[in-house]
Amino acid sequence: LRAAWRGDRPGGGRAVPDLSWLTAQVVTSFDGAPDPRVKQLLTDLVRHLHHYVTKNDVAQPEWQYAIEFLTRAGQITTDTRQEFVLLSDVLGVSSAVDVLTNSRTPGTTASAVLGPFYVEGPPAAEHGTDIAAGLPGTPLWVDVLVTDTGGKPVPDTMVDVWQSNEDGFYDVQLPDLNGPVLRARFHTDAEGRLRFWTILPSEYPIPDDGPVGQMLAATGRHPWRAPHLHFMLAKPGYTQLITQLFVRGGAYLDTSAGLGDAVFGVKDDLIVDFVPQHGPTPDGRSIDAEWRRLDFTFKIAPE
Ligand code: MBD
Ligand code: FE
Repeated sequence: LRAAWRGDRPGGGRAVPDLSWLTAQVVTSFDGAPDPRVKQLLTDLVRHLHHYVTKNDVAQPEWQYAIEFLTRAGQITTDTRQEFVLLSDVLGVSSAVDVLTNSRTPGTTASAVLGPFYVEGPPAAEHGTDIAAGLPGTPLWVDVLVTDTGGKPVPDTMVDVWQSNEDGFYDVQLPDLNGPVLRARFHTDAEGRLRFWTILPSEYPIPDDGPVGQMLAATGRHPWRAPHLHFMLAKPGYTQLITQLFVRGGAYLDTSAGLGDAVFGVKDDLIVDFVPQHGPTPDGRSIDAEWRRLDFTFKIAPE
């Protein structure tokens, strides 16, 4: 597209037509919207879009390309490929909405984006289970405490966990697996705790063989995510917490040296130690090689 269009571009700085009459007409068209929030969001969206095309003097072939791009993105609709959520992620919009939402519950653990790989209703698991079910990887013991913002343990909190395998693939991306793995639903015990085995997560590229991947390539961006574990915590009467824990020392965490995590999902408070261990394990499982342990306290707030 750029090659085709470049020759026709004006030298820049041309006076574009005033389009405020058009913007006003569209904005007015929403006057009858019964829901004030719908009216507000659509009105402001139109204002921003009109400003965008005007400011950038967008030409018809460019806009047609944009529409075709979105159309392609919308056609990929399997469980494992949700290009719209990926698009929102790589543009930082998911992270922005996430920060806005989490800022409403001060004192709680920082949240992080949901991503495309959560599956509703993961298999229920007992404490101490290995959710990796024997898949290769560095064994990881996870010991979680859930408290309220005052530090009081919250028993019977539903905790969903999901992560990719050692090669960076989620179960839903692997056609040969039968049934879910590396995802589970736990409930905290009377002390607000839960413990389980899994494997150390690795860095991995977000799916980049679709339109979003083309956009990353066109802008010289990499598709890599920093190693992370996903958590979703829910307890009636408390605000839901969706977050991720990142492996300190892992790849793509650092934003100071260029682009870090491809979806801008990392927050300092969520980078934690996955401490290397040797020898006896907490539940007596015998492991000859190095294993790791992660201890973390999640704080959730009453609604
Ligand atoms: C992922 O695994 C993920 O967690 C996010 C946020 C986006 C793409 C892939
Ligand atoms: Fe993920």
